[in-house]
Amino acid sequence: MGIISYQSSEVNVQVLLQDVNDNAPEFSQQRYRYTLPESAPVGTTVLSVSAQDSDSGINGQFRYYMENSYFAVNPYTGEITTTKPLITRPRVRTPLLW
Ligand SMILES: [Ca+2]
Ligand SMILES: [Ca+2]
Repeated sequence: MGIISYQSSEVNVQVLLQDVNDNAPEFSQQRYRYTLPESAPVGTTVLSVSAQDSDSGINGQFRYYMENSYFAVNPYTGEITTTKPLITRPRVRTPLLW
């Protein structure tokens, strides 16, 4: 009767999951509302919007963007500022009296 000898070895297995870009960024609020005076100078910070993306790495990166001639948003911080005077008062010509 022979002796059966077992031999064994081990290996570490590491499984990496590659993230799929399956989440769109979402704003933390559905609506932002802010009142500012019409006299606000150019460059006034109105408010900051905020969004999150649940994906990781490059799939979770996004930029802020808005199309508006009076306001601009910082693509990285979400800070919205005024880009031009909010009201242009019509020049009132003083009537001349002769
Ligand atoms: Ca994403
Ligand atoms: Ca994902």
